[in-house]
Amino acid sequence: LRDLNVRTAWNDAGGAARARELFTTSFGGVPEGVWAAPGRVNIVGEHTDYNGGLALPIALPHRTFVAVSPRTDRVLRLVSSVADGVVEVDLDAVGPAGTPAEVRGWPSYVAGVGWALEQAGLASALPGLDVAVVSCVPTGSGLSSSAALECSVAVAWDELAGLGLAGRAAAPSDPGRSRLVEACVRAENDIAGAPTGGMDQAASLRARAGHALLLDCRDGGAEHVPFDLAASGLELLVIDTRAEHSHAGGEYGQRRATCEAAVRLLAAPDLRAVADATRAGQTSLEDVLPRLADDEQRRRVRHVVTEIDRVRALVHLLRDESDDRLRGRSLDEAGRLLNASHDSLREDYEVSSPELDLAVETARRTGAHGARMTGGGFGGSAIALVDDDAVETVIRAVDDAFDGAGLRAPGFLRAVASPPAGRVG
Ligand code: GAF
Repeated sequence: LRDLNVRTAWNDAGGAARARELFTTSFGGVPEGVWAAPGRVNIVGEHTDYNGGLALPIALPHRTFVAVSPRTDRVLRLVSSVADGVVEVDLDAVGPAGTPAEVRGWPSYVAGVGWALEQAGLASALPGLDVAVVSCVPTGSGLSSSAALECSVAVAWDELAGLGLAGRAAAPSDPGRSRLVEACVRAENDIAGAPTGGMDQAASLRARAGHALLLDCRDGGAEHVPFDLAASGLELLVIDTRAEHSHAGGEYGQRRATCEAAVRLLAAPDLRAVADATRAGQTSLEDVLPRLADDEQRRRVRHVVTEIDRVRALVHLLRDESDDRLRGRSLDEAGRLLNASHDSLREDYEVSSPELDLAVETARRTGAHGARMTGGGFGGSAIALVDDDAVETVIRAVDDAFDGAGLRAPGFLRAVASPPAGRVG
C-alpha cells in the first residue's frame, strides 16, 4: 500500500516535537506546553445534532497539536505549518463574522474560542498567546479539522488561564468539557460564521479511547459505548474523497433552516420530539409528513427522524453483544444501518456527492459490510466497515475506481476510537 495515500496518525511525541519546532523557529524560545485535540468520524447520526437528535462519533487518532506560550498582553500571534507567515489578532478587537471586527480565515477558529470563553463568563480577560499549529487531520475532508483546532486551543487556554474546566488527563471533567464544547461551537458559529451543530466539538473534547460517544444533542448528555472493532476482526476505513467541502457555504445552512421551518409548522420543540413521538407510537411519519410544506421539507424531515432511529438501533447492537463483538446477524444489521444512512443522506437530505457515492458503492461492492458518507457532506469523507483482512482490497478498489473516473487519488485513514483533547507535552 506504500504507493497509495494512506495517512497514518502522528503519535503524541512526534506531533508535540513538530509543534515545538515550528514554535521555536517562528517565535524563538520554547513553548510553555503542547496540547492536542482529535478530529472525528461519525459512525451514524448525521445532520441530527442541530435537530436535538442523537449522534455516535468517535475521536480519531489523527490530531491537531498546538505549542503555546501565554503572553502578558492581549495579542494572539499565530502560525500554522500550512499557512504563510505569522498572523496577529488583538483579542480586544474580535467581533462576529460579517461585522467590521470579523477575523478572516483560520485564525478566526483560535480567536473565536477566546472571544466565546469571555462572552460566556468562563474567563474574564484571557492572556494573549503565541500559538504554533501543526496537524495530521486532513483539512477540508469532513473530519473536523476546524473543531480539532478550536478544541486544542480551548484546552491550552483552560490550563494556562487556570479555568480548570477540562480536568486532569486521568480524570477528565465532563461537565467542564461540555462548557468548553459550547465555547468552541460559538467560536465556529459566531466568529468563523459556520452554522454547524455541536457534534464535532463534543467528539473532540468528550470522547473516550475504545468507545463511541452516544451524544444526546437535546440535553447535552453523553454515554460511552464500547467500540473495539479490532476485537471483532473489523476495521473502520475512512475514505477521504479529497473533494473539498465547507460549511460556511449556503447548503448546510439551508438544510438547517428547512428543519427549523418544519418544526414551526409542526409546532414541535424540535425534530427529536417528532422522532420520539413516532417511536412511542403516538404518531407516525405517515401522519406527520403530509402536514409539511412541500416534498423537499418532507424528505428532509424523513431523513432526520429515521436517522435518529438508526443511531438507537446501532447502539442497541453494540450493547447487545455480551462480549462487545459484532458478528453474524449483528454485523449484517450494523452494515445495513450504515447503508441505509447513506441512502437517506443521498436521496432525502441530498448532501452526498458523486465522489462520496463512488467511494461508498465501491467499498460495498468489494466486501465492506456497510459504507456511508460521514460528516456534513457536499464532499469530504466516507466510512466503510470492513473485515481487517479485506481492507487492502477495498483500498485498492476505491483507488482504482477514482482513477478510472478521472478523479484525484483519494486518501485513506484507519479509524480507531481514540482519546479526547488534552495536554501532550
Ligand atoms: C458537520 C457539522 F459541523 C456538525 O455539527 C454536524 O451537523 C455534521 O456536519 C452533520 O452531522 O460536521
